[in-house]
Amino acid sequence: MSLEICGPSPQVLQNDAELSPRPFQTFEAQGALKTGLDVAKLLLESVKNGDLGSKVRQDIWLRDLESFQNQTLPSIIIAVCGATGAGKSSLLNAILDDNIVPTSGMKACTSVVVEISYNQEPTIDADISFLTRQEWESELTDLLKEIRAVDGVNDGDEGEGDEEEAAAAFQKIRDVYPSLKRNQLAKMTPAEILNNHPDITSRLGTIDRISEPNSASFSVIKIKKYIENSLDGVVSKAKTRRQREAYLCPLIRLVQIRCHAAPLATGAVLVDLPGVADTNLGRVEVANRYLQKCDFLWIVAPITRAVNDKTAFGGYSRKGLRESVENGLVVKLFFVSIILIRLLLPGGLDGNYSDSAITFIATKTEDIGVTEIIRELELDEKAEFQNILTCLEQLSNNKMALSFDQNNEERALERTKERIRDVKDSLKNLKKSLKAQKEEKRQAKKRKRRSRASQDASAKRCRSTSLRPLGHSTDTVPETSDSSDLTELSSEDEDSLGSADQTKPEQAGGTGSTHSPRARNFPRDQIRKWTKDLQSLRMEEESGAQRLKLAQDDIKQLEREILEKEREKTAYCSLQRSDSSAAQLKALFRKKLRDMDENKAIKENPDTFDHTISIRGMS
Ligand SMILES: Nc1nc2c(ncn2[C@@H]2O[C@H](COP(=O)(O)OP(=O)(O)OP(=O)(O)O)[C@@H](O)[C@H]2O)c(=O)[nH]1
Ligand SMILES: [Mg+2]
Repeated sequence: MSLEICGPSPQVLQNDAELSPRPFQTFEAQGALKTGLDVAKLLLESVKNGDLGSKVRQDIWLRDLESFQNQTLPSIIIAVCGATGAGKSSLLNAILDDNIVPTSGMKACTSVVVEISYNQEPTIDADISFLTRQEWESELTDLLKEIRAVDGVNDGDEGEGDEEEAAAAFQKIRDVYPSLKRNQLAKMTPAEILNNHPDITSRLGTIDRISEPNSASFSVIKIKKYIENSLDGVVSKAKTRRQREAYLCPLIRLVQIRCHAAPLATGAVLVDLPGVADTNLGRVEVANRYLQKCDFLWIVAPITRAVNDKTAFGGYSRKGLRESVENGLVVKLFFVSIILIRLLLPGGLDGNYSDSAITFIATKTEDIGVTEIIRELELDEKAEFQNILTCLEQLSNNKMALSFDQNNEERALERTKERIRDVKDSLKNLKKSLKAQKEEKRQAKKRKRRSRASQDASAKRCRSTSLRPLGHSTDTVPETSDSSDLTELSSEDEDSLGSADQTKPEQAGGTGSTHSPRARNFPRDQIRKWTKDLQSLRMEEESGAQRLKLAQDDIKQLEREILEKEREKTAYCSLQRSDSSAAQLKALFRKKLRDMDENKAIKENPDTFDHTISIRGMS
């Protein structure tokens, strides 16, 4: 019998066929731990009941297996630091693929240390630890000092403090105690403030717990007030001071979030460090602790200013970071955005460094002024870039040619449509005039019938009164224009319509008075001709529209290709900027490390220090 670790639960294999090696199937740290614990439990039972040949051996096994039962999930702490607005929280949200921590494009946003670890449950949970009463009282003392340095304690007693710092201090106090006015603070002690606000004071030293089903309710509604400071002006306009809910952020020591995000299932713990220097010692201590104990440190800076970012070069040199660097680090630079480029310092580092690491993450790589980059990095001298530009030029020329064709097709189509309109108008007019003539003829016949009837009646009257026969026949009725069954066309009209091929249709179609057969047939022939013209014009219109559509499609396709090429151009510039920044950063990091090594070596052995020897083997 043997045991195989395979999947979350161990299996007892019965025969040799089952002993062939199988890959370990689960990579989730939680699952692996469970598997390990299950195996240990089985082993423990076997060792307890079995015979290992010696009592001592059995005891050692039992002790080891029992201590293994207390194993917890290993965690890898990744501290994320960088200037405010660098995009730390956005980066974490991107990694977690959810909006867990609040971000802001308007103000310093994350004001407390936020630790994010894995939650086996699907909910998003958080433990929010408040400062102790002592920590908050001590901070209040400092804040009041800042305010009093400007306002003075008594009227006319204004000090010489910094108004900006005093305003920031007041803002912080007002966030927690919205009802307090600045002039009240001159005379209040921290203890009085605390005693006057028991509802707030009672929360000090406690832990708030939150559990929400999703990030929408968690991030926006629940966690924001603990993590973010208020935005002066925006909040105060929204509500009056007394109505406003206290912003608890200044009172928070640490926020620990647990969420069900796959990247954290490996045991990674992400720590979002505030981007602004903190006045609260309790919080500074928390941040420093994370900096000291972190396994990895990610320094985040927008690529646009990465090489000048003080945070990246020791501006963030808090004790923890300095110590980590002095202990020796593999310096890794990561650039993420659309493309991730990993750059390891070349040569001579293996074995000299601990397995801690600094990772430099450049954000906002898509924020790029292409023209500037081309000029600064002289990209137009690079063959690769020239190829992109040539291709773009070619595509633009093709587009211009196609646009010219498209304009021609548009104009031709417009002309065809105009001709169709003309022919249709002429046909309509001709039909209208034929209808009018028919009506006229009908009226004439009617008149004729009426006049015949009246003549017959008067003849009858004559016959009955004088019995004298009439000398006139009914033939004497005035001639009407019924000789034509269609229309009367003047010879002029007939001539003009007879040559309708060369005449604009609307010039034809008038009425005339000729009664010749040709004139009588003319309207019908003309209608037939124009109808035929209309048909061929419509076909022309259709094929013109098709040609236009093809030209338009070709242009759209070209525009897509141009856009794609433009993107390629931008991506190329972005990559070149990343490469160039990375090279500069590497050089600067190397120099920084070297300086630190040398300072340390001088301090330790000032007499034997030789600056020609590189301590880390770096050139
Ligand atoms: N264009 C662009 N904007 C980004 C990127 N990353 C972050 N931002 C924006 O930058 C602003 C600041 O981002 P945050 O993630 O709040 O920055 P932060 O570093 O956490 O800032 P603090 O919490 O104040 O320390 C937000 O408006 C983000 O939407 C990026 O890669 N590209
Ligand atoms: Mg943030």
